[in-house]
Amino acid sequence: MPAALKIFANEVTRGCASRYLVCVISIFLLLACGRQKHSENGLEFRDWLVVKPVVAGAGTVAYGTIRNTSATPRTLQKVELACAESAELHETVTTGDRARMLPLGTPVIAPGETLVFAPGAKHIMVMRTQKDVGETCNAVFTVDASAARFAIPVRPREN
Ligand SMILES: [Cu+2]
Repeated sequence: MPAALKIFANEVTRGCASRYLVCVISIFLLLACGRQKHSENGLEFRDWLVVKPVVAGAGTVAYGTIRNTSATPRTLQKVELACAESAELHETVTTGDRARMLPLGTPVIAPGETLVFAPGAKHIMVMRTQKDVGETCNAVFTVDASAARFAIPVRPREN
């Protein structure tokens, strides 16, 4: 009886362990597939997303990160989105209980630093999206005198 119990316990443990492993691998694959990265000219663009506008043609926001992997400071000059009329660099600043948006200007990214655009902080304000915005939006990030071009997914905001 104790021997049978031992085998049973072993099976349960092994079953759980392999199920756990499958779980971990699936989550890892999901993250690996769901997250995009574009590297160009000493810059790493990660996890960019244009939040799908609630109403067709309305304005929206875009989030993501830019890491400077080069040895010199880099300046983000502007962001252009093919799916919108214009895009502006903004920052949400909270003073007391009041939040307002200010123009971000042209932020400098120091070597090794990451410029983060995220909800409630720095963001790309997207003005007047196209009526048929589609699944991706072609973006041009002008950093110093060079332009990085890649497509950003258009998705409803998670959470
Ligand atoms: Cu804004």
